[in-house]
Amino acid sequence: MTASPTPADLEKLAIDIAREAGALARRRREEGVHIAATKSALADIVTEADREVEALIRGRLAHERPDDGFFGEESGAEPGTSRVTWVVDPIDGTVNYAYGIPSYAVSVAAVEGEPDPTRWRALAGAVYAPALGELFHASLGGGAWLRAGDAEPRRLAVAAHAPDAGALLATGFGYDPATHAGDLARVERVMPLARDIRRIGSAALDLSYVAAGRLDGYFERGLNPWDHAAGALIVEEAGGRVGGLPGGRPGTALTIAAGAELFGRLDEAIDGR
Ligand code: LIP
Repeated sequence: MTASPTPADLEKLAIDIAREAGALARRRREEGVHIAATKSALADIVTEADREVEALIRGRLAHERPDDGFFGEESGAEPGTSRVTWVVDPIDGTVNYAYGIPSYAVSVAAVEGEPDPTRWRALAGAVYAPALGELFHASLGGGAWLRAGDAEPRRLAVAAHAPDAGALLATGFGYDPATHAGDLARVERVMPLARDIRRIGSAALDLSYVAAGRLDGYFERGLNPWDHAAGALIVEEAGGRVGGLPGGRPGTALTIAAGAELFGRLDEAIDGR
């Protein structure tokens, strides 16, 4: 009976697979991207590369961790017999990817328990942006790190508090135009806290940038579990806080991430308190 994997073991595998998957995504981008279908709305596209990259990740995990569960954006969920489930977004920032904007990432997370973001415990995560040459990763209790090029891994820490000029915040807007009015109203409620807003187009990178202190905070409605599974752990291991509706976990209704001081103010502003 092999011993249960440690979070560090799972992190190492997540890094290795994210790198291989990211290299494939980048090759396919350079060869030319083909839209395969639309999903929840006309703007919600899936490319052939999304499907091919998720198949690569699924195949690697089936070989390395055959008893684990899988929960991927493009091929759905398959329960395992171990305590671990892999939550995967093969290309987060799909629209950026299709347009040739380099802000896209492979997001690979290992969670313990049900593949339900309100119940799982994240154990390890890796977010790899191949066109930008940056890999963000974390394991439970092991800290959050950035690997870039040949440099030594750099330990990440969230911004302790927003500057007097105001917080640099990121957000996003859903694929369904019917949700845009509500999203814009949320931005209006938050704007008094902000020096400026960024719309990067990849939740996994938004969350990784909060962990790195490149953003003071991030908030978005409409995320899927695979969008935030890895990035949320990276923020928490960088000393930040991640949540959703008041007192809740991150989820489709709302995801908020920031250092503790700003998190409370963001939570109140978004909720209109
Ligand atoms: C995307 C998220 C982004 C959000 C987009 C989309 P996808 O995920 O990462 O933050 O604003 O609407 O949901 O679809 O590229 O995997």
